[in-house]
Amino acid sequence: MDSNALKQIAAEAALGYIKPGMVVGVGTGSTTNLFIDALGKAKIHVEGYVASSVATETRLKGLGLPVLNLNDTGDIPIYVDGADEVDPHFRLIKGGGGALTREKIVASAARLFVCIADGSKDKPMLGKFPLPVEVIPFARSFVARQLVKLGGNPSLRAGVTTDNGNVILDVTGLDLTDPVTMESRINLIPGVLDNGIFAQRRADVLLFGTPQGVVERR
Ligand code: ABF
Repeated sequence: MDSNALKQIAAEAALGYIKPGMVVGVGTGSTTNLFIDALGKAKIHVEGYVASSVATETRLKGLGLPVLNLNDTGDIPIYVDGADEVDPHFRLIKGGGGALTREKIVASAARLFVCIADGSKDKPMLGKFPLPVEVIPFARSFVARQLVKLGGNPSLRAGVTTDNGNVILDVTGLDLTDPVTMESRINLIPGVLDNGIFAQRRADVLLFGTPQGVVERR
């Protein structure tokens, strides 16, 4: 079964969490795109969707689904999004799609964060996937030097400008055995907008697509 089919299993399982009248936060990435497409077919009468990226907003609107502004909704009941890595404590690495900052904002505004992924994202610990860090362009070299001091090896993600007008440094080699501390240390570097460690705001529910069907962990 290819990874797309596994992602589809996870994406469709997330529909079970969506109820009429809800405001639903929606993430970014290929698994979330499958979730959005499933929402388009299911036509659940939600109040609306809060998008974590321009790409997600465009996809939602393209399906005629109502998009709301987080500034108007207040906190929301649920957020559904993918991840690049998931550890046994429901902590995540996200940002492969470059939308980590708005993803973390909407995830933090949600009471329940449902993470959908194919089973290959389920890892014993975080750190193999290069950590995305969103940086204001003015501070790119300064932040890179600080990340080296933290033990990282940063590289500029070529040709990418985020929805917020910033650049992404992808960082390998960081010790993520204490991801909560590392998440904070990176975000204290002047010029960093946010990073892709989701440890302070981890997932509440994991839905993994596997050849045996969906595996749900809470
Ligand atoms: C997004 O989903 C990103 O934060 C993360 O990198 C990505 C996972 O991508 P995919 O679902 O395409 O595997 O939330």
